[in-house]
Amino acid sequence: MFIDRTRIYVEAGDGGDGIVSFRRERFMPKGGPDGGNGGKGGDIIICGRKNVNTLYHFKFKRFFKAKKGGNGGSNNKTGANGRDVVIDVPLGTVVKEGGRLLHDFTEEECVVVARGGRGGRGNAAFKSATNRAPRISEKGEEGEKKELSLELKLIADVGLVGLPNAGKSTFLSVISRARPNIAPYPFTTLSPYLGYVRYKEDDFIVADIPGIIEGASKGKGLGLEFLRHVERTTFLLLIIDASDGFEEIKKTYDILITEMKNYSEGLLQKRRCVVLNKMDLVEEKDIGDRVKKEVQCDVFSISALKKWGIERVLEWIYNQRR
Ligand SMILES: Nc1nc2c(ncn2[C@@H]2O[C@H](COP(=O)(O)OP(=O)(O)OP(=O)(O)O)[C@@H](O)[C@H]2O)c(=O)[nH]1
Ligand SMILES: [Mg+2]
Repeated sequence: MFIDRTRIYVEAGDGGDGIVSFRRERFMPKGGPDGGNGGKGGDIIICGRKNVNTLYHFKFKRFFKAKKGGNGGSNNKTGANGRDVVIDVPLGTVVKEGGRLLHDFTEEECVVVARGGRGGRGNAAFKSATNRAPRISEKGEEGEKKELSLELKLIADVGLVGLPNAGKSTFLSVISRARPNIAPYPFTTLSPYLGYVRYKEDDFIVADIPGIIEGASKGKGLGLEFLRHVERTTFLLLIIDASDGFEEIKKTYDILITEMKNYSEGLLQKRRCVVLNKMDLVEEKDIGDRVKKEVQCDVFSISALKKWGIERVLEWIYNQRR
């Protein structure tokens, strides 16, 4: 199973306690205070790693707790720091706390997500001119505790965007060895599917995502679930079912653009082209020329089912990448 979103619970270590202690030496009945400070609690650290590919391992481990700092000792000894806990995540993971972005792991780096508590001060630290034998010490500070959501955004080069049933999965199965489910009804694809495509001396990853519908950006249908997967792609192919004629194509195009725009302007900044699919069902073979006048991008006419016109789309991707 493909897990691309999960929650984890993290608890950084509490700080160690400071202690009350007095020096005891022979011939020095009234030794000064020598209670040491507690050590710092362990941090929870998340590291982005190239060699980790999924969030699957969190299925079995969701709770992470770092060690408490050691308590202070007599003779001004500071307690040992609690050991940090390091959690590895794949690149492309976004970490949030209650909807607030903590970090977006796009490269290999480590970030502290929950801080261990400071160690409490021992009584030696409270010694002053007026109080030479303080009997107070502090408890260690509590470590931070958090519930975090981890979200993996797929990193693909090309995203397929279209209404349900447009033939996105069919197209992916034709250009790659991916075998996504294909069926004559909407919402066949429920989670994203990646295909690896080799073309000439180039290769790239194409992401097939669930169909989007009008209102999707406001949470309708599968809601925002899908669009976040194409946020990171470089190019978008708008796959449109051409079999219902020119007016429907235009309407569909507007819906796709509106939903993308509502989701984020960034999606509209991506280079894109329109792929008119199911051309085997269309009489007007040069309908693409009319569509071209309406949209501000290249238009290709294909039949994924009959494998017509596929090469020209791959050529477009190939050229965009030069
Ligand atoms: N006639 C014809 N049918 C096609 C073509 N491409 C896809 N289909 C059919 O259209 C239906 C939907 O295809 P899918 O590839 O599952 O469509 P999808 O866009 O992935 O759909 P969702 O996953 O539901 O969003 C299937 O019955 C396909 O066989 C085509 O070029 N011509
Ligand atoms: Mg599909």
